[in-house]
Amino acid sequence: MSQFEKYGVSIYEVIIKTMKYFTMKNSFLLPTILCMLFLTFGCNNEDDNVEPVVEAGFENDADGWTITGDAQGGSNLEASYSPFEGLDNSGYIFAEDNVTGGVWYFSAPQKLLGDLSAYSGGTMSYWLIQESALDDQFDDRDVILENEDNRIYYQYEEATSFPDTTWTGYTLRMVASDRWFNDDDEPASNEEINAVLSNVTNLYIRGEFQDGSDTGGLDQFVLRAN
Ligand SMILES: [Ca+2]
Ligand SMILES: [Ca+2]
Repeated sequence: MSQFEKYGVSIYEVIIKTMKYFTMKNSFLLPTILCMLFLTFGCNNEDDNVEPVVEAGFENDADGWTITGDAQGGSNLEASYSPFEGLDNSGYIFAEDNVTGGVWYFSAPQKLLGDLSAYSGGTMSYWLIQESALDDQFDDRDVILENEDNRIYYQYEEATSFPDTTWTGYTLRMVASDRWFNDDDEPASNEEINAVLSNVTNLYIRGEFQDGSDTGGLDQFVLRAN
């Protein structure tokens, strides 16, 4: 909301009224005033210029996301959906761990995958939540991206980075760092990251962090190019 809108007047009304006034006065100041208005209110937020091309907010359903691993007795089941209690009480997806072994992940639908080269150097962000005793957390690969020939994974810095029992936000930059690894558990180079991003066939986000039973949720997945 702009400063004018707070007073029940839109920015456009202000511009039009200003134009009319100065047109009547035939003032040379008109272009200057319009430029100032545009600079002040036309670009009020730099983030508006960053277009997330890939986004999943789960407003209506699980949107094709599945669960892979042991949760709920099998792999590639559709994620459970809740229309509320997600971020800002919006919809989100979740799974319950039935503790049959293995580690379960949220798996992104194919429509969000493929050539993601545009996001090299950009960010992947999402929110996680867990419902568990939080007393027996374990390390594992936290985010996995792969195709037929390549696999990279991201590992959070430490267990304190694990999701809390309230929504916990994550932002991963898609460049070589000490948190991205290749399948040999060596730090992944930018070439290795880009080789996966050029054709992503699977994208997994870890949903369970607790040995034994737990429930994990995911909301507001976004890829940004910068
Ligand atoms: Ca949501
Ligand atoms: Ca578990």
